[in-house]
Amino acid sequence: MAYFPEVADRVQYEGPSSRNPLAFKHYEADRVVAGKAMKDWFRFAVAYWHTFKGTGQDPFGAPTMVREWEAAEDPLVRAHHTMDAAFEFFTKLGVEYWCFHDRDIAPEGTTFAESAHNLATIVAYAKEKQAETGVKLLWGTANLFSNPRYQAGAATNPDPHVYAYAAAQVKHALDATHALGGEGYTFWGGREGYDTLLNTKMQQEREQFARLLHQAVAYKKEIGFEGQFYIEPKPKEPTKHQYDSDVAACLNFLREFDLMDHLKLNIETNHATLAGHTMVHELRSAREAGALGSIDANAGDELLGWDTDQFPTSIYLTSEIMIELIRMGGFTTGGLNFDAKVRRQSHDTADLFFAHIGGMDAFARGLIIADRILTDGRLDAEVDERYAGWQGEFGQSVLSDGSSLADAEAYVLTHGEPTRRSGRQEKLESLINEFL
Ligand code: XUL
Ligand code: CO
Repeated sequence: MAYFPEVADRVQYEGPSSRNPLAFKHYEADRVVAGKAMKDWFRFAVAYWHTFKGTGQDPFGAPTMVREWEAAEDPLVRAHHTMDAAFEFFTKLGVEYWCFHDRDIAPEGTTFAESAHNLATIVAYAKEKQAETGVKLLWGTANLFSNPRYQAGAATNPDPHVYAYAAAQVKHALDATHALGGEGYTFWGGREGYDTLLNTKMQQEREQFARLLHQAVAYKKEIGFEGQFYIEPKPKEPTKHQYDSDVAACLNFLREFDLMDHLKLNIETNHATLAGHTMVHELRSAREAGALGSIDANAGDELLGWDTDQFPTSIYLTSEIMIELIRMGGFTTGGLNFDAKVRRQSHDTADLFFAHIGGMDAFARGLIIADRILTDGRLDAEVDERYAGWQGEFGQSVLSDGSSLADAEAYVLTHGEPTRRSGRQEKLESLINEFL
């Protein structure tokens, strides 16, 4: 049966003049931009949790999204139907990747063994679906935050019994990701943080989290899983303070616990803004540390202080993101995962297409614009000019660690007062607008 009758076969590229909301206006999978096909720049993925398990429920009201794939009584039958719907959607949309949490794809049983069995059953089914369609797994992960047992955290729980449960769940989620040929595995610290320091041993909890990651690195080697591990920063929600609060905190954590060689970062736009940063700041911080792995593409709402997980539609934002990605040379194992959900009122299945098509078109425009900005060269030239002094003899000797405070004094005594120069911010902002 077809769960998505609004698209008969596959969403087509119809060009910028098309008025068809179910067609791409800018995303052409095979079009080469900046030396690479669009699809290879983006490596788009659909997030299973929002798109197939999202219900529109909020603290004030019941679910608004009543999905046919959720109609069956038996949870395992429902899980199979949901997988059918998911692969129908991936294929019709024309994305190459998907992402999941263990509990999105398979129902939790009454015992750990039953949950593990459910997961293995559904993974076998997903493997068939992947083989049929050619759709691949960008990354898998474990849901270590929904079940009440994790109310005080998973790896960072004050009770080692809960740690054990979380670690065991990660083991099976890694098996699932490996079985599906996943190119990565994400650790987002769902409730790894605190609500009050009054009851919290902060450093011990951070050590516990690092232990889990080291155990996962060891298990990865044991099973021969070669995918990339990612850690996903987020400052708050669900806890008041999450330990992986932003890129800088994650890098510090990875360095402190000797994990830099094993994890890169999966950076999400709405998490960046919740942390009080721009997405570009977070991408730049990770990229310059050689740790930018993957992106959860979404957007927040400037007026709301929580994780609204909206689909990205701002061309300014996607252009900025693509400038960073082009500078990095593109993803290796990572991709752009739409960790985004349609609004509560957008309860039709067609809305899932409108949302993803809009996001993919926004990134296609962002790529084209970013390429033009970088090819034009004026932006880089301005920045190089701003730092040009550092190419001189004195600047080079400071950068190469070959000079002292006394050398600096001698330089000032010879050269006197520095000449101030404009930062040209408004000029550069207008320059970017030339390309939008
Ligand atoms: C939560 C979030 C998660 C992670 C995966 O804010 O972003 O969906 O991406 O657990
Ligand atoms: Co995310």
